[in-house]
Amino acid sequence: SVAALRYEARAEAYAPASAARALLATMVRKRSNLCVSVDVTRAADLLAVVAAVAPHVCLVKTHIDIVSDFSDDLVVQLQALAQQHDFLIFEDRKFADIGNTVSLQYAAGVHKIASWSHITNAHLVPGPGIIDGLAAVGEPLGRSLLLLAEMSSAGTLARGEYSRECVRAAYAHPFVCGFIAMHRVDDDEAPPAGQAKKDFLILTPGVGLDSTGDGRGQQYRTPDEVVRASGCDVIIVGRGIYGALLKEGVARADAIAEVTRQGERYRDAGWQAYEARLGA
Ligand code: S5P
Repeated sequence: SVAALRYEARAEAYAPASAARALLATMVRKRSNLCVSVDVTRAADLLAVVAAVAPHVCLVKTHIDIVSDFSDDLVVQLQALAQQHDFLIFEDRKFADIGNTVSLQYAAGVHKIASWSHITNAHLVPGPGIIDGLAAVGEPLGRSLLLLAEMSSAGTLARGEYSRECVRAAYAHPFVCGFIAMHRVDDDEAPPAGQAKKDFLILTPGVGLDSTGDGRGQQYRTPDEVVRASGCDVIIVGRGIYGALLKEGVARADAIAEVTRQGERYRDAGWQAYEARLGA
């Protein structure tokens, strides 16, 4: 399993100009396998959270369609922060339509996701044409794609044979660099005949140190369970980091300071779990 290898040893498995390789290099430089998920609805809050945790993260995950006051300037400012603080951007779009439609959704519309998001993700429900549609837009730009092979939510239908089908599709399409998954799904499926085992990145949401769920189906595990015990590569943390900003009666400056503290805490926990995995 690639889980036994250091991140730096795995970078060469990816095309030199690909986002996946850039992500691994960033993780090594910053000693961080933390992706912050910034699910806030105001542009100013999004930028404030990102600025507060930027030194501690390798990746910033957005849901750009929940930002009520979206403008092109938000993207310009997010890109400036990415440059300044050395992180990549992952728009968590979860594409789920036929190839032709996702090409348009990825390239055009209000958000023009492909123009600024290094990594995005898709469901395999429509079949492999979704990967071709996204690759037509993203591959020339050096973007990378994750398939949602598993989900963190209770009762998810993405499991078993469906998850293995995602691994098979990933072997067939080099635009796919890995998976959203809860464990090393790529170890569950042998490579296609005549092909060597490939390196895939596993990015894992549903990570929290202080709670086990949100009452709406989300299920949390600790960085140690996710990275050391389950062999995943990147922890995705949302409310565990920016939660202070949602609390009533907390002064904004205090909330932002708390966001920074939590970012550091999750970065340390994620990296310790990775070191423990290598030492095991
Ligand atoms: O299976 C999944 C896949 C994703 S991408 N479960 C998830 O929770 N996510 C996303 O991760 C979700 O859309 C949200 O943006 C983030 C988790 O946020 P948190 O606040 O629960 O940490």
